[in-house]
Amino acid sequence: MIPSQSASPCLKRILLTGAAGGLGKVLRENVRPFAEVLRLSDIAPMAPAMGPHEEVIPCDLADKSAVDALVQGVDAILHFGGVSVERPFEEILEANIRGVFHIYEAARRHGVKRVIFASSNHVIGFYRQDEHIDAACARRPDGYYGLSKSYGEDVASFYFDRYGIETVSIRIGSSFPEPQNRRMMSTWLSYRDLTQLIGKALFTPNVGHTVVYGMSDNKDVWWNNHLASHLDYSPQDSSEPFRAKVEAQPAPAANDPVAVYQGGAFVAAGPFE
Ligand code: NAI
Ligand code: 15L
Repeated sequence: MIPSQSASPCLKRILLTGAAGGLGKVLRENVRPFAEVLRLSDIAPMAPAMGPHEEVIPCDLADKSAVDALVQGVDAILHFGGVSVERPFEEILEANIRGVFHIYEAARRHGVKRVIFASSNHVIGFYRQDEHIDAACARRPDGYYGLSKSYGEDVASFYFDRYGIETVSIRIGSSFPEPQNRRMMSTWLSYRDLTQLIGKALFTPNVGHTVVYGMSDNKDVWWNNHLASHLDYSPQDSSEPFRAKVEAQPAPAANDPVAVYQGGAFVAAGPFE
């Protein structure tokens, strides 16, 4: 569901990186009420090209001067661009590690005061599924990808402490049209709930650097959002209606990483050489 224009506060210009990606395509529609103009960026081609109240600026996040130009003139950044799965370190380094640094440096130079960072559950992927954690737990990244998101959260924390740039880091669980397997019964985040969370993250005052787990109102969860209660995030969806469909799939072995670790199969990806 798209939030209505009248119900939402509105910024002048929001930058959405990763706009050609799976979530970017959805957010391009859903966050439209949050800004007069949505600046869309990706390294991949965008389809459809450009709509009303949109501007498209292709950019490689690894290119510092291009990112600097990209950020000029925006009021807030939804940073969803980058490599979104486990890959060799060099690929992660360019898009995610250099990329997030470039975004914050540009935010500092151009006076942008709010970033929403698409972090990931893979910063804590090596916790077991029988452990319950909150945002203050020690991170346990499950690969180079998880490490890059962990670095992104540290960059966000540093740029708040040093420059007052506020960030909400959303440790997204699994945001797809529906949960695809047993693990996602716990980690699923509907698009509607993701959109609500982004609205809260954009417009709640004084968030400092807040870390919030991006999950819907699922029955069996591993994550507790009490440290982000000031966001007043109140998920509307649940994975429960999909249970029968998901549990019709063959069950994994009890010692399969997908059944043991919060990060699922990511904990066993690689090495790549
Ligand atoms: P995606 O892979 O579909 O989209 C990522 C986009 O980033 C792609 O369009 C890609 O072209 C772009 N990109 C990659 N390298 C780039 C570069 N060097 N410069 C500019 N753009 C580049 O991923 P998805 O699912 O849409 O996720 C969006 C964000 O949310 C990612 O940062 C991902 O890590 C994060 N996330 C997503 C989750 C999910 O369940 N969909 C779960 C946790 C985190
Ligand atoms: C992620 O971080 C990925 O970007 C997404 O593609 C899913 O794999 C998700 O985590 C997940 O853990 O299900």
